[in-house]
Amino acid sequence: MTSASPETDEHRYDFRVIEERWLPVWQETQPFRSGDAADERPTKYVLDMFPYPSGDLHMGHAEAYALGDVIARYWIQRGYNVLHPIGWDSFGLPAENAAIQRGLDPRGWTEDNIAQQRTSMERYACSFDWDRVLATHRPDYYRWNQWIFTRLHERGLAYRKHSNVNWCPKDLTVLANEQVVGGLCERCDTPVTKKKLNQWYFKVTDYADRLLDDLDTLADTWPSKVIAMQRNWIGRSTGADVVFAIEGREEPVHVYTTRPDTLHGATFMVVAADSDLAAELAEGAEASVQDEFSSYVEQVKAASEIDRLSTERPKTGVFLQRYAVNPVNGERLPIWASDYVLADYGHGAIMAVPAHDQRDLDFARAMSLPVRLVLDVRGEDGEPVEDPATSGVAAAGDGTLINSGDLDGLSKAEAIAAVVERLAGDGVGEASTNYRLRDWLISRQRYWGTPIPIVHCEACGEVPVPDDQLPVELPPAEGLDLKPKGTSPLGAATEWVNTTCPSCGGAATRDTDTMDTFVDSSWYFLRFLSPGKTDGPFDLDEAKRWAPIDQYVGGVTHAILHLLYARFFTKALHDMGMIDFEEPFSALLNQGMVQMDGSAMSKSRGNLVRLSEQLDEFGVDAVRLTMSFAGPPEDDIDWADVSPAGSAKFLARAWRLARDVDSSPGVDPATGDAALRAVTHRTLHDCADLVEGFRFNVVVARTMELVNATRKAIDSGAGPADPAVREAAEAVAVLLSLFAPYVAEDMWSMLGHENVARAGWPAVDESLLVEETVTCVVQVKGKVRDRLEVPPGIGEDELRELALAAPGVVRAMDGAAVRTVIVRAPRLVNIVTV
Ligand code: ANZ
Ligand code: ZN
Repeated sequence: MTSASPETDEHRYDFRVIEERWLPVWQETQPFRSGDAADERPTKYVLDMFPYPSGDLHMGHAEAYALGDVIARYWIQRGYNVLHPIGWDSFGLPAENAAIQRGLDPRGWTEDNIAQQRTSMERYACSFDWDRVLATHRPDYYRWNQWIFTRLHERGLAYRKHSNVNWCPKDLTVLANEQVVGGLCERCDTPVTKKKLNQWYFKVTDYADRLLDDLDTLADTWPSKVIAMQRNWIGRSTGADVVFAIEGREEPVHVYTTRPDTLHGATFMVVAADSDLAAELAEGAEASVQDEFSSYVEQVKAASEIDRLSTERPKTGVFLQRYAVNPVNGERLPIWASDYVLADYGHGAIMAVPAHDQRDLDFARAMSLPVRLVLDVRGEDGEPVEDPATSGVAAAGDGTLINSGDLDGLSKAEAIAAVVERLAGDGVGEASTNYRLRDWLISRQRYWGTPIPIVHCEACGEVPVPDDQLPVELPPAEGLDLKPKGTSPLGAATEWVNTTCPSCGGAATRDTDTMDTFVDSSWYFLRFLSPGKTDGPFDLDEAKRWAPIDQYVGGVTHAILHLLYARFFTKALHDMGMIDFEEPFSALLNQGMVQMDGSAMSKSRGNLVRLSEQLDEFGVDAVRLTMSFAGPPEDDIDWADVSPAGSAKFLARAWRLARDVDSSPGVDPATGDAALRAVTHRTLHDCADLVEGFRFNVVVARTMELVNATRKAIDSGAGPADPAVREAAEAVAVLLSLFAPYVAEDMWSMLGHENVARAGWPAVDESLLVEETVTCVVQVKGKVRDRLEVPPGIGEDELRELALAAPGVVRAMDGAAVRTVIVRAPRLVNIVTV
């Protein structure tokens, strides 16, 4: 195989020679600088999620940037003014922990990694605009985090609250709900506990409805899975607030229920054991109960939210010896404290309806509390379901009201409406909406982040740092102990902490917390528009010109948090009148992961594939092409199943076409070989749609077919001097410029041109597209189920794919799995199911 040959022979393909030839040229010419305001081409903003600089680039980056580049480079070829920037998400724990372990300053360590990643990105031929790089740990960036923080603060959207927060006892830092996965710290897998702290929040909940409703506008351009995850996270539910009087207490207790129709079935009340309400109610109980209650609360605080809500967990609780009064029938309901009710959802208290709610039923059975059925719920057989009190299964379904006074006979929906109306009329309830979404806890007790721009003054309270005193720069790490210890390391920077109050000039202290790094990534896409701007976070006119982002590319790991927060920031900035759109990312592509031997790559598993080694062995182009060719971009790639060597071989084959062309640039192709021209134009035509549909692997396959057709024409057809051969070779170079920029540039140069990235997509001659078709019969288990009109030269893979997607076939298969598909292109496909 010639691809890895180190000897340089100008008639041979040698990726090393080609890389060395073109990289310096690109570094000099910067072909991906975006056009300024005078540029009349339509704009496209293509954005890859920016990386953490935690080391050199890895295979995951290589995949993401290969795919993002296909899109950016494609739109340039289509004549767009493309903005494709990159920067670094360079604050945060990975950098800080690495710095602690190595005893280095996180700044130097971070900058070194950025330099290394940048070198690798340049070698990888990413089509980035290098004039726009940013790094979030630099004061000229985080200054604007602080500026935005003060604007949010001014609007009541940034506030401080004393509350129970998730606490990682290993990292010794608070975690947002989002960073607690299955009760464990997302970073170190330590079980998360609760701690009462004074913390900063962003009021995302003010935007809950808009964050939810605006997802509808993204339905066609975002993966439906991501939309579902966002919806779920926001978790809007509708129901009613119901007011229960409490015996011996002046203030009533409100509960939130999604099932006001079951009010007559309430047999007890449960309050969150760790709530202030529970503590207060317990005060009225006997001493023994008070003791029992306080030891129970200790135990509850150690458990995670996930565990607490789990239906599998045995129910525990303490009877508080107090009673509530049901507003619809005056019944006395015993009040219990338990951990399955959460303090910060709804009102932290519930009316328990054990007959119709599984968790309430489990609790009632554990504590021998009454169970009363108030809906006649039927099973599939039309018979009433078994009594929940004996079956242990709550009657959660729909039904007709019973045991509910004059509501009897109403449907569930009718009863919900009737009860809400009645409660409202009596002033003891109203319709209500609740969200799973919580406000975003943004403060961290760590060094490596944006200092919160607040000064605490005894006289004036919380005073935001004025714009002209921003940025509040992080003090040097030298002399500070960065190891986590539960309070911010910044507290020890006495000189930094002690300051004067911007408002009264008296002695005051700086807030010592830093911001969650998700703040940094919530608006970086706007900073790219004017990265050097010193009098604002971004230029408003540039935002009009470029934003929102036309295509965002990144991992599905960011499907919830990052996207939600960026959407929140966008809406908040919109409401401040800074931008005229409300959704930052018009379209989203989630690439899959690169795995090895069936599992995620990791050093400890011993299945780590090093990007630099792959690049050294196969070349940049072969690695990039392999990433695109491996399958649909959303799917995971198993590096054990792909062949960069095969890619390299193909690239050599393509490269030799340009070497062999024997005609002059600009020759009129009209007189050339008609059959080859038809293939060229058909390929260019189809590949445009395929790229726009993210079917990059098919584009590569079609390019391979075009290479084969051209080779055939050279060797045993029209010959190397035929103008159609030149036309085809030029088309191959342009197509390859999306996937394999070095080979493409070299081909383009051999063909007598310069700068393939801006060659322009060759015009497609529609008259060459008329193609005869043949009818292909598609059978499922031997029965004809559909007929397809296909080109006579259709490839087996493509025909198989078309056949499997044919409506008649889909119907006949009815979800059955495929055993084998026999393809006899172009006339017959036979599908055998299991
Ligand atoms: C009575 C009832 C009867 C309920 C029934 C459900 C079924 P979503 O949909 O998640 O909003 N609930 C309310 N506040 C709670 C809290 N702080 N902790 C735990 N559970 C709480 O769920 C709302 C339902 O969850 C409410 O409706 C309440 O139980 C419970 F057949 O009230 B329901
Ligand atoms: Zn003051």
